Amino acid sequence: MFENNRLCKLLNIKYPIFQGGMAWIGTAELASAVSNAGGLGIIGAGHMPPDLLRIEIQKTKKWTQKPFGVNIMLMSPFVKEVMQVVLDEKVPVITTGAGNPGEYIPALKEIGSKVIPVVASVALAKRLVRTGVDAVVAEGLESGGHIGEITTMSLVPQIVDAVDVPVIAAGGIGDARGMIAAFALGAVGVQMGTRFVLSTECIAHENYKKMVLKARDRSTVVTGRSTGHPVRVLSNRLTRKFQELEKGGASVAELEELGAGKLNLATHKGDVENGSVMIGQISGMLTEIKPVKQILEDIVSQVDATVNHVKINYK
Ligand code: TUI
Repeated sequence: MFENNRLCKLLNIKYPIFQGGMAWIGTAELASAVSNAGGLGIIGAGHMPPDLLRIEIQKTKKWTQKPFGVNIMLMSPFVKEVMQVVLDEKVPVITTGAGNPGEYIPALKEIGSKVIPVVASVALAKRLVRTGVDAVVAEGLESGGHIGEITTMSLVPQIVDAVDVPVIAAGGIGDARGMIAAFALGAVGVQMGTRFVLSTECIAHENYKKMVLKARDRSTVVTGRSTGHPVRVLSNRLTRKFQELEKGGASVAELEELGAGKLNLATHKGDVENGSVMIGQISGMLTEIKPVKQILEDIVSQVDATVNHVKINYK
């Protein structure tokens, strides 16, 4: 059904659906499952050291013959070394987050990687398009993890109007309704993170998945606005402590120290009270863990059915 979709043609994928490259849980297991099922699986490099990233890339190459990506988190202390690894490994698609990837784009384009930065503003989208990026992901503040300041509903059409490359919508999308809404806003595809956390293949600790399943519409909070790095997470003991410190005028260094190492504590050790449970606002509407293939096929078949239905009713 997406034979003529601009993004599917650009990347040679069956469905215009990206799996957000989530730190610690966007591993080779999840990325290869999404790529094998027809989407674009993305390894989340996060703060990963370069040797570990190389291993994840090599596992992904072994487990899928389809295109896949790596997301490079630009605030990582290893960003230069990690860039070298993706160049060595000739990763087909590179997405970036939490910064401006401008200086790295020429080298990535040179080896033939498709470069698709995640942006949270029109200004950065326009600047990057001038440097020759292949597409952009427009990510609204409904997303989990590090976020910008604009909602998906407002951001996507403004970026669509401002650039001539394909736009992928992210933030607040977890089912067919979200995907149809993204198309209505002018996007040609979607990126989903939260929906794939609740997949069989995601290696997140079962406590993490259980907490996401229990989440309601108002369960997430944004911490770190005062540090300049706002992060959406599920409310827990850690966020309450963070908010207390933030209110008391703690320094950026103190707040960053409280946050250090807390993502792994939640995703791998299962301490979801003292760890950082990064997740998007749609967690409130997710009620089941499903295999990746089923997640993708359910969404695509519902998009197909709904679009046909709308056509019949409104012709
Ligand atoms: O990058 C993300 N989401 C993330 S990264 C991450 S790892 C992390 N761990 C601990 C603390 C902080 C992060 C978890 N989630 N999404 C893409 C994204 N990029 N959202 C917003 C942005 C962004 C924000 C500002 C991109 C560029 C930017 O400004 C750059 C500039 O120079 O204008």
